[in-house]
Amino acid sequence: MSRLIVVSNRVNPPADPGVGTAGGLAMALSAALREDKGLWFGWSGHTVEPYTGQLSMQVVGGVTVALLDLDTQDEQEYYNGYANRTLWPLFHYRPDLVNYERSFDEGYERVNTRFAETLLPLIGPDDIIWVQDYHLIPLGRELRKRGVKNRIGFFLHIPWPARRILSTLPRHAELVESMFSYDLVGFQTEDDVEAFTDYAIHDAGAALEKDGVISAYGRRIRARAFPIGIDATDFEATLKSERAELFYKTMLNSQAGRKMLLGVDRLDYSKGLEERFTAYETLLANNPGMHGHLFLLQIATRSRDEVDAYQDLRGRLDNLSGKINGAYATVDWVPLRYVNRAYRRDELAGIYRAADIGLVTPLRDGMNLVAKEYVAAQDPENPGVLVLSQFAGAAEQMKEALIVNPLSREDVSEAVHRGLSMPLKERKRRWESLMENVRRNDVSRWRDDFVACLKTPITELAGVE
Ligand code: GDG
Repeated sequence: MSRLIVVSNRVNPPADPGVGTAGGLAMALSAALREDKGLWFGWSGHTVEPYTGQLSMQVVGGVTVALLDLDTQDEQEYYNGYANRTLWPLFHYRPDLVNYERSFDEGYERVNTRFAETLLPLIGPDDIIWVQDYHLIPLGRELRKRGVKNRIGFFLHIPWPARRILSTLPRHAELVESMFSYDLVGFQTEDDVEAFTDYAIHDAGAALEKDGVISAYGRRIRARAFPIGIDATDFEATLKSERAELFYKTMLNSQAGRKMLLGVDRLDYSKGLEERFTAYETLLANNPGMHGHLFLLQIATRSRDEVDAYQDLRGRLDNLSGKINGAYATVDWVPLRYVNRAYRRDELAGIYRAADIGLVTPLRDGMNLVAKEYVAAQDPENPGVLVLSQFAGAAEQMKEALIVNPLSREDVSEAVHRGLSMPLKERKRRWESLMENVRRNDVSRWRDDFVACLKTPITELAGVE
């Protein structure tokens, strides 16, 4: 029997999808695997000394998982090192934050080898393998080296950078060559596919055929965009839960008639939080008449605390939020509610619904699921307005949002102003079109499209010889 094997860095299906605090990737994958009798393989998130290579098999929230413990050197060099200090900043266009260390590189290769060695015995002849994200780019190559002939796909959740940026990475050619061990490489947007293809053509002498078929390094693969979505049905059900309803009402009470702008993000420099706070400060400075009549609620869950750039960002945001509140707060009004704790999914759903403006302004983002969740949470009779960065992958699909340049404080501030005064009729028209897109391009479609494409050999594609 053919099974789907999903491989990702962390394996953390929420035990109960309603109350989990899992990130976008975890929610998307568990939703996909629950329906399928698949297997999810990856790092347990724990370390052991010494490394044993032993797997622990479990069933979590209806999903069969195979967990591997790594050692502390792996965690430092592979996860906190190459993945989060090298690839993440580079792929998000922050070469200034990139840390190149040979040991990170070695750790990355070692962990990908460990993944390949421990996964190998679990692979049946008809299984198809789907590798997730930037932590595991070389895994396909390591599996091929060990004789795996199965169809293997790769999906990148973050942006693929322009070739001039990518080429600042030592051994960038090797990284790209690993992409050609897969049968299918999937990206969030057409823009990412174009950036990948551009590198392949100019730096690897690749030839481009029809239907995204591309050949280089002696292999023919397919590169295509598969924009990820949310589990819209599950989200709508969560929204109807008692807890979501409670949080919606609690927010309305605490708003006391004021308009609420809302940001929900992992505390990450790619999310444009500093620029968002500054844009909000500009809005307040330019519109004294608004004082006391609105506030920004920013939920920013702490993330990757071990990495210096994240600690530095936290410090700067603490200062900036203090400065804004210091300058504008009155005895009965706090303009910026800056919250670092995480909320349950159902609580978050209620909070989204109460927001008049959803502020999603990353400087770079593969997709951004918060934009889609915000839309899915709105009251169809009185929907809020989504203000969305042109640099989020979601902007390629969500054209009825107010699209902004997150680097321009005036641009963002004006869009918020426009959203707050937008007539109901226009809000409804925009929301209906956005919601239709969120429903149509949901996570099941993302999974089905990718898996169907992975199963189709290149020779069976119309127009490809
Ligand atoms: C990567 C890519 C791509 C946030 N705070 C809480 C909470 N969240 C949830 C949100 C949302 C998820 O985390 C964040 O997803 P994003 O898509 O916005 O961003 P990343 O975590 O950076 O995800 C991204 C994604 O992968 C999928 O491909 O879209 O571009 O960077 O679901 O709701 N959830 C709960 N409490 C919180 O406080 N429960």
